[in-house]
Amino acid sequence: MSNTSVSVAAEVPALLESLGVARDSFTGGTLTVRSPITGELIAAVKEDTAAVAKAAIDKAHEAFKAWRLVPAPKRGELMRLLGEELRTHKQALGRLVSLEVGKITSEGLGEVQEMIDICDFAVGLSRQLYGLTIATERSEHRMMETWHPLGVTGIISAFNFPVAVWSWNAALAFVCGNSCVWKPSEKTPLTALATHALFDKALARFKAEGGTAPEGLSALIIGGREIGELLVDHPKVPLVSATGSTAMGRAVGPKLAARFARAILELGGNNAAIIAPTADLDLTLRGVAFAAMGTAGQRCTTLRRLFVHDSIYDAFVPRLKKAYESVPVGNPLTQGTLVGPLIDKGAFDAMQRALTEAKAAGGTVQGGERVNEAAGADAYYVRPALVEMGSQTGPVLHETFAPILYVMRYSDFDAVLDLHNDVPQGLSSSIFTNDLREAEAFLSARGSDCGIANVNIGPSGAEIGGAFGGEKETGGGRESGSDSWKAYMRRATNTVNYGRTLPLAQGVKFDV
Ligand code: UN1
Repeated sequence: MSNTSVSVAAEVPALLESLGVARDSFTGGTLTVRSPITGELIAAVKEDTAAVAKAAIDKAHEAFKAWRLVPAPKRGELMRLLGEELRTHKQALGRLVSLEVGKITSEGLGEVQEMIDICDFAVGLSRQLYGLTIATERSEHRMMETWHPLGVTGIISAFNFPVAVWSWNAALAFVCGNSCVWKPSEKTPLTALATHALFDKALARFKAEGGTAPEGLSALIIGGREIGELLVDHPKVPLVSATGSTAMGRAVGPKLAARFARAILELGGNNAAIIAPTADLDLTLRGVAFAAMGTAGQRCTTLRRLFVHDSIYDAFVPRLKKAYESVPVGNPLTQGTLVGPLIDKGAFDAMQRALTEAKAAGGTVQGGERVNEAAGADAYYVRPALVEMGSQTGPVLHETFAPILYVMRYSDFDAVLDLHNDVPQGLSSSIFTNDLREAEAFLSARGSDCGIANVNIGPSGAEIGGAFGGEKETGGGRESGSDSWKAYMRRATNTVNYGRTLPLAQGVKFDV
């Protein structure tokens, strides 16, 4: 074991305690947590029994009934205080994200910044839960819509954004008047415990300053798939927001549909970029490198397919290959590292399988091998893989959660638009071009079919202000900015008659 590995494990308990997590909750439990940085065990977290989880959901339902009566701007104050806790503890929580997930330092901090941003957004939103007033066809009538709290919001999050995804959902849900129950990934319970401890601090301050908040407003339930299923099946949970694989969505979606609950699904992506003849190649190189190799290829929005125009292929691809050869891979806590480890052996094995399939499909593979083995037997670092493919086939059609970029040539713009959309997933997309017509066509009805479409920016690294999510097998949900909040509320259309007669709509006569 290297010196680094000793310090990673040694650092975790103090860090958790500094964030307000009781030692008892992360020692002596059955859910073991390894740091992908060294592969060592860093905690053994207590899991919740089904009975405890169910009681938390029931309690959250009771909490909802009280919280929905608290005026929305007051609910916003709780999010303002959460934002303050996150600002105060940004370094520690960002560090913990790095230790538990293996993100490089700036990305661990960036994840916490994303949480702060959505808290700020939610504070503003708490005074802007607007409904329309609608012209009515009847005299002396008024028609309007009002937005009401919905109920318990279930949040199921993935390992790769272990805390930001909770905050995109929870910050909106709380200002909308809902309570929340969170089931984090089994791979990342520590950052969830820490985040929830910060929420508790914010709640305590909220109450100390005169705010009213019910017990059980927010719950964290830790365990495996069966704990998540309790949320999905519970009749008092009208909305579940789930982030993860398409396979998970296929299991969760129909169950929610069967009981007419709402689903916000953020599932697999297979994000592409088109590099057109007029692209600024320096900017493009940086955009592609971050989007494809950043977070070790473990973002839903990671760039996985690259279509390069024939006329620039030989100028651009060799430069990209060089960047792949030289990108610093290693301990994510070390300054200068850009690519940290994969989350675990499962991710490494899936990557190797995809590369074998790519070769079988005629692809030429550069990189992809395991590196930095000295970090630990259970730490999986890889050199990001660049795979030149003759066509979009085999593993190119699937999402492999690892740094593999499939590179293909194109010559015709309309044909590449078709290829771009010809995959089952539809999360994020980009075009690099200085041709206005191509850029606008890409964003138009005949262009990218994804929930996110960018120009001269890679597909990853979205800000919270926009609605985040995608189409097709990505699941169709939207969270975070714009009007995503509407999914967390129920809309009522109200018609008020302030006259003395009773005119009926559509001219219907019914005089008794
Ligand atoms: C995810 O990978 O689950 O756009 C979400 C991005 C981040 C969110 C990624 N803001 O890359």
